[in-house]
Amino acid sequence: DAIQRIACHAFRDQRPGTSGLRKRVLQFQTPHYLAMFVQAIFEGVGDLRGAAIALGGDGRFFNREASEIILRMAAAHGVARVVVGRGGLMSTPAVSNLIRQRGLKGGIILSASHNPGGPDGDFGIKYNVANGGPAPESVTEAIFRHSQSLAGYDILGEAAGKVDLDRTGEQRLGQLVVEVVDCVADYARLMEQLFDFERMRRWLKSNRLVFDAMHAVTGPYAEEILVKRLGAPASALLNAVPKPDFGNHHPDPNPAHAEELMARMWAADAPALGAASDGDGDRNMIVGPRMAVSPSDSLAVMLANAALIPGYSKGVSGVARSMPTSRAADVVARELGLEAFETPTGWKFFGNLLDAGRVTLCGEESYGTGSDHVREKDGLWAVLFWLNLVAVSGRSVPDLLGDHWRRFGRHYYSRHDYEAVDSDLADDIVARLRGRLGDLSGRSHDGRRIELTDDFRYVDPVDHSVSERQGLRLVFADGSRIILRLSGTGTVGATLRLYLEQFEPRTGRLDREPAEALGTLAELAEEIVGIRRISGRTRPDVVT
Ligand code: VG1
Ligand code: CO
Repeated sequence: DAIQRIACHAFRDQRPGTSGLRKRVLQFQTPHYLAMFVQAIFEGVGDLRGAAIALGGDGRFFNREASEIILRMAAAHGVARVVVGRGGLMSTPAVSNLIRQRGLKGGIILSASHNPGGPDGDFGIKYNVANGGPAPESVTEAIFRHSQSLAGYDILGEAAGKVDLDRTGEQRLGQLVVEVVDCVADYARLMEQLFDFERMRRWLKSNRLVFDAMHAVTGPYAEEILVKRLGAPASALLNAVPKPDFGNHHPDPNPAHAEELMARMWAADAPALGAASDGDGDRNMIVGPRMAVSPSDSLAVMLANAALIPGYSKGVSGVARSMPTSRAADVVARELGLEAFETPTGWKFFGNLLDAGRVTLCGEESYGTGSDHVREKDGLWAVLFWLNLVAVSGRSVPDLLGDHWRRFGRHYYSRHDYEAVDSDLADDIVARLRGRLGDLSGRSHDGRRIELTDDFRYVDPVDHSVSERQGLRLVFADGSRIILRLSGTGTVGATLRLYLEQFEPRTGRLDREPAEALGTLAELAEEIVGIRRISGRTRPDVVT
């Protein structure tokens, strides 16, 4: 029989984090490591025999080898059809769309998102379910449980031949049909349904745009949509050729990592709109001339202006944001009479709300925004939303933000990341604060009273599933918040995230630099949490 059973011990460290399993490439290259996790997916998900699923990756180092292993395993597990992006490439939102449009049972996404790539970088894998979104915790936990008791995996032997991932169309691998598709076409069509391409085309005749694909998966998407369909010049794209090592950078669209873009947007002749996306195309950063848009503000501005965008002009049902995301969108929702939800970090928590039609727009402070058009956050979608918005409103990015703050007030916001902290030390910092939450509640610091403290617990309003310990919150009477949580996407030691938020009413000072406006709150956070004191670090590694 061409199907082989390979005996192997279980790997103990295969619990999916915020967004799938992420490890160093070296770890994934450990013999059988990837295959054992894929086996856990097939067993944990259960009924994939005879099913059609999607497969796509962000093109990072090991993408192609992993794709070939997964295809041979899919064949061994009796999967009927795998629809895969050419070259094994497809952005995360495009996979989500593919699953939905083709009614697929689910999909496997190969990505470590914004983490660096290359042989010394990171790799990742996650499973998405039939709604196109990341598997909910019940499924990721089932995958993990299976991973712990496996004694081997099933794979079609290499003698069965090889699929040519660069040739579109159908091919056979044993009983499995592998359908290689263009990764951009369906996605671009979806964007044309949501946005006013004519208006954007006209705007681009007299205004400039710059988009940084960070040598990651969105290059071909930007080429097709921004250049071919919208008429932007090729020079509007930076780093548009995907590379397995992302040109040795972090494909992370934030001011710290998108240096070239920031330099252009701070120049005297800056384009009207700047943007960037991440490794797998689900994140976005929006920048105006000499002004970066805070992702939390981006969500709030989108919500407030949704009526101007064709795909949302019939009205939106509600909005959801992750707990650490600023409450700017809540203020808009209140004013517009819409429901607002606060979920744990990670896009998987938005799925039920979107499926139930309770929310149309979602966002996270980590440069993620999206809507009910797919079940992932969507980088290029967000860029097109802003492009469409500046084109129809005739307002610049700084104008749109100024208008917004004068109407709703401003939530000054910043996230401080302490990376590669010793895991025990990081756990200790979190545990100490957790132990003092009760004490801190009701206390005043520097004249600011702490109104509420908790370890965020989420009860899903749709299926009532409960997620505990999702981050420590200190909420002040003046509306400020200090939040502490551990990252679930890092691969080295632990990453501590400290989130700072402070509300300024619409009649207050709206034009301060966030770092300056949040200075006292940051000091207070250090006094209470003591990250620097306990860890010995002098400053955060990344501030966004
Ligand atoms: C981070 C972000 C979170 C995001 C997740 C996946 O998770 O904070 O908001 O959903 O990455 O994004 P964590 O656990 O490290 O804070 V992506 O673009 O890496 O798929
Ligand atoms: Co991503």
